[in-house]
Amino acid sequence: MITNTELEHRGNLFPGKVISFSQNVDKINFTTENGVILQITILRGSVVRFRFATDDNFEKDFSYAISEDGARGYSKLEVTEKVNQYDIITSRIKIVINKNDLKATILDLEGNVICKDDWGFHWEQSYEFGGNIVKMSKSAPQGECYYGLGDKPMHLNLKGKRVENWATDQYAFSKDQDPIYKSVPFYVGLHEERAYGIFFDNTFKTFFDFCHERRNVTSFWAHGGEMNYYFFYGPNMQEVITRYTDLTGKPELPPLWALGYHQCKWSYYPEKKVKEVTSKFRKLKIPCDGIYLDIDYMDGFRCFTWNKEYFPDPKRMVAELAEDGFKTVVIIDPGIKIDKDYWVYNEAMENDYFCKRADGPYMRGKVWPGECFFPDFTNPKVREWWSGLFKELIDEIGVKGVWNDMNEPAVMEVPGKTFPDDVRHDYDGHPCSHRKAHNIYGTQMAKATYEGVKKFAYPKRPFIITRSAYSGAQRFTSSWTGDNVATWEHLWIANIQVQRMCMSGMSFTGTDIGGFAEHPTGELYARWIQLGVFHPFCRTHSSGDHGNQEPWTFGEEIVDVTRKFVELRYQLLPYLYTMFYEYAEEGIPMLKPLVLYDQLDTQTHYRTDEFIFGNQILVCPVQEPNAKGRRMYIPRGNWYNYWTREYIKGGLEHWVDADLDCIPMFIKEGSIIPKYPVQQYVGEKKIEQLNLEVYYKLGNKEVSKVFEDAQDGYDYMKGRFSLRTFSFTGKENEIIIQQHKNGTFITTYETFKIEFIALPFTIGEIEIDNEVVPLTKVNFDAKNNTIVVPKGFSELHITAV
Ligand code: MIG
Repeated sequence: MITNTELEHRGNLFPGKVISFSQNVDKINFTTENGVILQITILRGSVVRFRFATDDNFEKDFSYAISEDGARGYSKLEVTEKVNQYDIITSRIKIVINKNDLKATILDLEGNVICKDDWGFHWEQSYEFGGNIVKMSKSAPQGECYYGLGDKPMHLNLKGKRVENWATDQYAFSKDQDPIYKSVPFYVGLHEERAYGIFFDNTFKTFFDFCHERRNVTSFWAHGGEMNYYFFYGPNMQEVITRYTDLTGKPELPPLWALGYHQCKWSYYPEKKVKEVTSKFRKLKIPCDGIYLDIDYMDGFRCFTWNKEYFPDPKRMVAELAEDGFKTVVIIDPGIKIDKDYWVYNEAMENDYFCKRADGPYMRGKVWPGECFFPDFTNPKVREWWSGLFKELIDEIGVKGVWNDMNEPAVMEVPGKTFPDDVRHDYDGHPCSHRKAHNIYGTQMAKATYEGVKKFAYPKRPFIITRSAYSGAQRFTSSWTGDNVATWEHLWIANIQVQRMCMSGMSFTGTDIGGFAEHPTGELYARWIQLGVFHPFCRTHSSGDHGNQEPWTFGEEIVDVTRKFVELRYQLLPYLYTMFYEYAEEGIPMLKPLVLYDQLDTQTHYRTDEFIFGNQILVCPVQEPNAKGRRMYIPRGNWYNYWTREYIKGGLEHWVDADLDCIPMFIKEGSIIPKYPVQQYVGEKKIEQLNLEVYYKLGNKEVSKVFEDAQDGYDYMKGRFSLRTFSFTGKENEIIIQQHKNGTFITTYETFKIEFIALPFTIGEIEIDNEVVPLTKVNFDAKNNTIVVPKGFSELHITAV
């Protein structure tokens, strides 16, 4: 046994006895004999903040991550002093604070321990930088599992790992490499069917240890700042994540086109090449909405300029591309070229907007344009200026989206690949060094970009994509997982990263389909696009160093596979948009790893490959060459193989056939899956009919939703949306579909075409809202088992002959 005294000798300090206690509405303060204050804030019955000070002194309270729009308020709060402890009871949990050592134990109201301090809060003073290295350790009961933490390219379940958060430009990162681009200090713990979450809101370099150092301990610590964390109780894992997402913020809806397919490369230029690529998509009839211009569109890599030799008339080009259904997205990096003839540089110099070193010189670093200075995006004035720079690109030229790269921030040819620690930042009026601002820099750049694009795109919606991000970035931007590699292992990583991001509040994420570095075989590209169409963000990108990566460069067979799956994505747009709506409205992760789907089934706790797309579609990519299918776990419940319509019972591993033109994909029984016709781009066709695929289920009701609106703009915020809720009830000889509609948006179509799948009887009679309707009147097609009905029904009742 290690005693506290021994640990003190190693430099760790611990809180002493509690000497005073006070409560001010939702805040409860405990002070110890050695100057530690623990402030507990009750945000909601199941969301509690723990904040520790040493030397009797809190820092000024400030966070970039916490959203102003999050839900607050609780129905119950009781604090009682006992002989050795204080009990804090909310409507959902009980927190016990030990008077002797300030350790906390959190229990559910049945008395089950959910999360318990091991050493609890402890710290080490930092002689070099001042302040403390703040630490927290918790007991890890046997069998506990851990998930979350953003983009870590490792097994979904983090048990046994130690990870670090320090945004890093990690070209061609490998499996288990850590850290990479993002910092999301949030994890979910799952033990004995109950889940909880911890968000350590500290932008310094942070570490999390999940039973790596000690078998039965988890811990997290930071190289500065405060021990400041939020605890979320479930017990349902999805509720832990939705509460975290509510606290750190939810996104607005993206324009629907942003959920289409995007094509990118480093770089498409000149204009002729861009047009060649876009025309080829139309010619081959592979749907595509987004086309990207990487750094070579600029004049000498100067942000907000154009290379006029490659792009003599960007406004005309962007308009012509738009004519053909393509939205142009351009890259913008943080480094501003040191150049006295460059207006962006001059404006920033005149206004003192660039980051400086501790003793006053500018932060100088080499990136694509050569020697650069870097705007301090943690200064609100700088963000305001930056957002104004988008006027020409968005308002005049008509660019529809902006891609923020290199914002870790990345610097070339220097140790650490980023700014030195001493660089100063404003941190919104809380001046600090880069040690504190590093992890948030990229998010603040994306925020400034978002504000600019939104201002000039209004009343249309902005589209932003970022490489680096901290918790809360989801309010402003989508993201991609950076410079991956065209290998089978990276396909495995890609699948995990997007699931992990979804569990970390950042669902709107995708990977460079096919791999950024190196060149995929046609087979790998096909397997990757099959996965990519199920990612919330779907873009092919490559470095262009090793050959081209447009679908047609792999030959006809791969073009056909690509078309088939991109078409499927476009058909599923109403389903995908509804997923996004549930994410934006409620914080529900768009993809659900199996453990999130069914945490009560221990089989799911270590699964990585299978996931649920939305709520009702099970997908599992093929991740090996020459495969004709794969083994996979089908979660509990009953499913239909999407391709063969075979009925399959879950809770077991199965072999599933999947030739190169197929990905294992299953629909949950009872689901009603909405589909649009294939379009070459969003808005190409007026939607004349909504297709509904109804997958029969015997027994309990299954609910499905369809969200639609104007596909862009902000009218949906004023209630101009259409949210249909369908419930399916199936019996042996009859089925009932009920529809309930919310919102005032009038959809363009008048009818649904309903296809009944696996109906166990022959349709004899149809009643719409209690009136019998002749089968001919609903265009009953017995062969395909389809009918066409007016969209406004409340109840559809179908009985057997
Ligand atoms: O140092 O802009 O991750 O997507 O194509 C490389 C060129 C800079 C890194 C990005 C990648 C992009 C590339 N960029």
